[in-house]
Amino acid sequence: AVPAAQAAELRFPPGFWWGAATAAYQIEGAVAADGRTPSIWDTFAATPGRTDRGDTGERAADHYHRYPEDIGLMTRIGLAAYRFSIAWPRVRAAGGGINPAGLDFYERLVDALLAAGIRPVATLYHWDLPQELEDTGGWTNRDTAGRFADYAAAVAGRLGDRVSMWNTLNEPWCSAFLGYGSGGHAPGRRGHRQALTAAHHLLLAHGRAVQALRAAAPGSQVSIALNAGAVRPVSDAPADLDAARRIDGLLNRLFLDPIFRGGYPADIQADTATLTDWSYVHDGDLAVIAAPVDALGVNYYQPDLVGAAPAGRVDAGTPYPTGEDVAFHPTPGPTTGMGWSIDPTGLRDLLLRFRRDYGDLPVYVTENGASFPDEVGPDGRVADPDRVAYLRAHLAAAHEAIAAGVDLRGYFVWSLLDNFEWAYGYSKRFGIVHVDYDTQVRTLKDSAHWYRDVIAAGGLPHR
Ligand code: GBH
Repeated sequence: AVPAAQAAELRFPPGFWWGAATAAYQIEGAVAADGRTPSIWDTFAATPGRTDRGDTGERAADHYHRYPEDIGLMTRIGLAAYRFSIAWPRVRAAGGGINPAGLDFYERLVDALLAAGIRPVATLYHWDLPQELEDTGGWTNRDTAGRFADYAAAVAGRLGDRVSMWNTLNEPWCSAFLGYGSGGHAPGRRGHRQALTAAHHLLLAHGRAVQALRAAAPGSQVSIALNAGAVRPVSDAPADLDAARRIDGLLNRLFLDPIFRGGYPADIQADTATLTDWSYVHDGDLAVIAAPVDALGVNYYQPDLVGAAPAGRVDAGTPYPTGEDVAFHPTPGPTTGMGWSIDPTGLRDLLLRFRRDYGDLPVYVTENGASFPDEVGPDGRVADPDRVAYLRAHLAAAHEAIAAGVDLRGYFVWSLLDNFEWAYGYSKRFGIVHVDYDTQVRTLKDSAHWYRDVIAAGGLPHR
């Protein structure tokens, strides 16, 4: 018999971190357990009209109580690494200070992962700001960055000897521009100036957390997960090229330039000069933000095809400051259950762009996946061929980037479990494991079985 490792068509590097990802509020439930305080997502989801059908994360996939079973699923799939997030509102006590019972949960989780031979990759902030901190201004308040560093130090003090890699923030673009700009995410506030302010305080929080993690957990690796995108102009007409420049600037360079080059992009500062004077950027902030990281995480779903909107058409609800005259075009071709285009060339291009513009740093695909309306069939099977095709095509694109010299060290499927898809509630299923929200029964989808074979082979098998 041919050993599985030799059967791979596209082989990935030895030691590659084959993983899956989740986030606390999307799976844990148990929102009042063991001293957890409310987060902005509890408040937002409880506000009528904010989430699909009024869904909340109150029960979600009940992972808080079922984590041993879920680690059993990871073992069946053969995961080498598991990316989860730590809920700040579990770790921060009401009124401030540390809630040890919250840390206890993550210690149980991390120890159970290690006992199963799975590397823990922990994200410190996946959008669940303690509501008490929002009540003092949230990410528009500079103090929140300092509170985040205190929290990072407390978590690293407890778990720093056991976590393989830290992600400070998940997708700060979403926290700033959906949370404080367009208002589609918690806390649901609207305004370009405050969104730009929040983006800076999130970056400052990242930099301060890197310092805190280095001090408390000197041996561990530190990274950040960005929803960077491949932004493509719809034509090479000057107005379309300018729209693409601006969206690339706000989605990608606004975060990458401070972290990897120590400065904000001058074109974006000029574009937004009528919205903000950038006075919230204090002397010394950029040096903090540029504290070296060990790797970059990228969450990739689809490319963005952008151009100038037809004259007179105004997108008043855009999350992008100065983006009112920008149109987002559907990419021709198939889409996922979110309506997002399926185009793996965007992942390859993005990985190559990082290397070209920001240097040869280790990179992880910290999220990639697709939602489809999966159901358990009468035979107990969940057939999700569209997800298998999506994952296969994106792994092949990642492999192309590796072949072109990108130092890609791991890949995390979004998501391990069906979960609370933010404003979409439970109407969208991203898991490779199906969750029945009435019974909490988990069923491995075909994609989970397929992924197990990929991991066992060390790459993509022949079709
Ligand atoms: C990720 O974000 C999240 O990290 C994860 O929690 C989530 O479950 C997963 O992806 C699936 O959604 O300009 O207002 O039209 C998703 C990244 C970036 C997708 C912004 C939607 C367009 C928002 N998102 N994008 S808007």
